[in-house]
Parts: sequence; structure tokens; C-alpha cells
Amino acid sequence: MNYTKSLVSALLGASVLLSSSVMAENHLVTTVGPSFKPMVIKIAPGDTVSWDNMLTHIVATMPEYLPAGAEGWESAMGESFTTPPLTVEGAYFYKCTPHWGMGMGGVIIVGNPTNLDDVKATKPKGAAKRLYKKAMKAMK
Ligand SMILES: [Cu+2]
Repeated sequence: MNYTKSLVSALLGASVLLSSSVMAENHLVTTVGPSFKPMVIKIAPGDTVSWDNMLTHIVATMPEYLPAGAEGWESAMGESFTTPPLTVEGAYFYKCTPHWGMGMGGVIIVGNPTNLDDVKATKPKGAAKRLYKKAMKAMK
């Protein structure tokens, strides 16, 4: 590889790295009573999500409603939390376990949520069904 060609390829690589880190956004979800606001958010791959006002709440992903290959998480009670960059596309369903009986949950849609079909196939009930419907509505 000649010098010019290797310089161009090094610069291109640097600009791709730079643009992906500069463009990655953080999205804030807060709590109002026993509910997350907004309940459904759409983000780009590589973005992060934070939760605040978590006094009596946690954020726990639901393993059965995660995109294949995505890592889940469970935050500590009462503490703000930020995800790592979410790079696997799909719909991430999560709940506040202590308040799940009151329907306290949410969905993060990263890029193209192809796993919504998988979620539908499980015939979700109750609060999970409601989240699924909200997620579908957000995609229209
Ligand atoms: Cu809660």
C-alpha cells in the first residue's frame, strides 16, 4: 500500500470512529408515579438510555423480550442508571419489578425492532401485552 492510500484509509477510519461517537445520543427516561415517561422510546444503534427520579424503582430487562444477542441489565433500587451503548437492534422490554403488578414497564426500540414478531408470538398478556401494543403504535 502506498503512503497516500494508507493515509486516506487511516483518515477514513478515524472519521468513522469520530462520527459514531459524536453522533451517539443519550436519551432520558424519568418516572411519574409508577410509570416510565416516555414509556416507549426510539433510539439509534449505539445510543444510550438513562433513567432518573428512581427513588423506589429499578429497571430490569425482560430476558424473554430482548433482541437475540443483546445483553440485559438490572439496576439497583433507587439509583439513576445508564445503559451501555445499545448496539444490537431490536425492541428491549424492561420493567420495574416491584411495580410490575401495576404495569410499570417500558420499551426501548433500537433501530429496526425485528423481534417484535417474536414478542407477539409469545402471546404476551397483561402489562406485557400493553407494552407490546405501545411499541407497535410507536412504529407506525
Ligand atoms: Cu417502580
